Amino acid sequence: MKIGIVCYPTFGGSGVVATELGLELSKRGHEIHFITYNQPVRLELISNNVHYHEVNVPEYPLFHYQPYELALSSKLVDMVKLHKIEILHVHYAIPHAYAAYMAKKMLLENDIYVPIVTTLHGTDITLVGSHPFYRPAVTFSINKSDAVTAVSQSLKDDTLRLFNIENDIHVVPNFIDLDKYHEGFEGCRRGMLAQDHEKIITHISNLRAVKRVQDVIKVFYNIQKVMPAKLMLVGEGPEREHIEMQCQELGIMDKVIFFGKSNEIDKILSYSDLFILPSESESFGLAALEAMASGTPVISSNTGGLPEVNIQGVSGYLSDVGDIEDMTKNAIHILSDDNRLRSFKDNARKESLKFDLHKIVPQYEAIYQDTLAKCVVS
Ligand code: GMT
Repeated sequence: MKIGIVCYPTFGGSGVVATELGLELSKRGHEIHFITYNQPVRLELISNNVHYHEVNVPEYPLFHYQPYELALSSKLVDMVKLHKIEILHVHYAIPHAYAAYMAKKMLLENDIYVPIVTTLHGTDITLVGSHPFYRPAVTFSINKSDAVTAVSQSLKDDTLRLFNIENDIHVVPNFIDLDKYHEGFEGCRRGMLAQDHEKIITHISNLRAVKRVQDVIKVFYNIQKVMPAKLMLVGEGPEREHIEMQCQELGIMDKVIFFGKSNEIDKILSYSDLFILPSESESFGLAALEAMASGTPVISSNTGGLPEVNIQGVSGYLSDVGDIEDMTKNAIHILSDDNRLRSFKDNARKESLKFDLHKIVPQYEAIYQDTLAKCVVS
């Protein structure tokens, strides 16, 4: 199949999933066209089956806001015509599903029918999309998609609750390349992160308020009072300054390493003893899955899709949002006994196998095939 993929090219989970999906589909023989405003961060263009087309939005002083949707829909029209793209898979409803619908309508004028698969990732529904300013356009775009997927049952339920949806929603969870994530890495020493007797605690996110990184710091502060530990904070975002101030106030600056945006999260996770994800809302929690695949147990909140990923008492523990005491108790329980830590690590890896990309990517392929078949019939 010739598949066009539209996504955010950033470190965010939706862009990562879209990129990894495209790369795996290309290995399975499909021709993939990424269409976005920057080359996606995890995209390696070393296959003749993978193409990247940049959407340019020329600056014009009359426009208070530059019209990205307009440029994207025009680019989609041109790329579908030029490369004979058969199906468009758009990741994140806003504004991608909306722009794809406009492209589809323009292409129909030329008797070209290109169906749209929309994948809902989370904040496009729970935080941004359900805002009254956007809700009508998001509802319309979801209902006009030829197929809709959500990354967890919880996100599907939220979508049905928040919008008036007439379409079926297929649950296709996030997935992981198990060969890329594992414990320990040759040529990379744990000693570069912490001393042997120190436990390594990690958090990875875009440091937005929804991630509640302040809770990570509070839990870590409690842990390091009881045992030697270091905290790895990976990612950049608006909360970074607050977090630095919080660490300073608590006197733990020397125990926290700020990595910023890193392309080496597989290595950092492979040496981690515990991953903390206390989010306010989380449709799936790809970072938690990446941690589990690296053999790192997870302390998380019990919000959204997290209970579908992190299994209570098996791969880690889940607590109510903001319950620092419970998170601390659970973290210390896992870390304070080496045999127990070993069994949580093994279980975390085992639980991650459910999300093996070889199991999940065929589900997207089946959706493309069904969608194309339906379009031929109708
Ligand atoms: O978590 C973020 O802030 C990034 C966000 C995104 O849109 O890129 O991630 C969302 O999509 C990921 C991939 O499907 C999910 O694993 C994350 O749970 C989800 N984030 C939230 O729901 C907050």
